[in-house]
Amino acid sequence: GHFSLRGVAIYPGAVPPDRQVEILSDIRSVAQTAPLFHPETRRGRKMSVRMTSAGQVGWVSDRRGYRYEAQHPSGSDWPAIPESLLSLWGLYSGSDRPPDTCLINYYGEGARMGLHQDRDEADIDQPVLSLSLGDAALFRVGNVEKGGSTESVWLTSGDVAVLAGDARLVHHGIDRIRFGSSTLLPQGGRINVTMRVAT
Ligand code: MD3
Ligand code: FE
Repeated sequence: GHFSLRGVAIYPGAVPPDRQVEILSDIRSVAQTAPLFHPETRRGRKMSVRMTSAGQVGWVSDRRGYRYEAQHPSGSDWPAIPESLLSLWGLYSGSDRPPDTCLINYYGEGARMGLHQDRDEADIDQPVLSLSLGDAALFRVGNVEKGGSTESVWLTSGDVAVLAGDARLVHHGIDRIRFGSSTLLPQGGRINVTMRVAT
């Protein structure tokens, strides 16, 4: 089953624990080839979330701004998107195109992500699919316009969210994680995976 929060479709527990373990191992392989890094904002501040990507392109942010790039900051190509994740895209995205990027966000203790819009993708009509793994996170959804009221929900390990249609441009963020609330990641923390059609 699923429910909707301001047009964001949330499928609680869509991915069962044994599949979460498999996906986590695939994510570890990706991070071995393309190590997690702290993106820097244009103002030179380090984000608290660490990131890496898989796919033809990956999201990078530095003093020159944020954008999709064909290479990891190290200069290497990004690894391929694991099959275990592509199959989720087929089940939940509703898109007829494959994703060309998979962003992996790691939240350690105290990490957060401020309210923002995702609009770096060329075709904003293509959906974004998110999978939460590990510790619970307080997800906040606002409006397409800046400001106004917001609503929040706790995302837990195995939850899938699909951002499509009018919800694609809503402001959203992660206020905080409940560090140590899940045993999936031995070191604690949370991973969020988003697949997108970026180019
Ligand atoms: C709503 N990630 O990577 S996932 C992001 O948990 C991002 O790491 C958060 O926001 C995280 O950009 C939230 C849920 C999510 C992802 C993409 C969206 C919600 C979205 C795009 C449009 C609208
Ligand atoms: Fe986002």
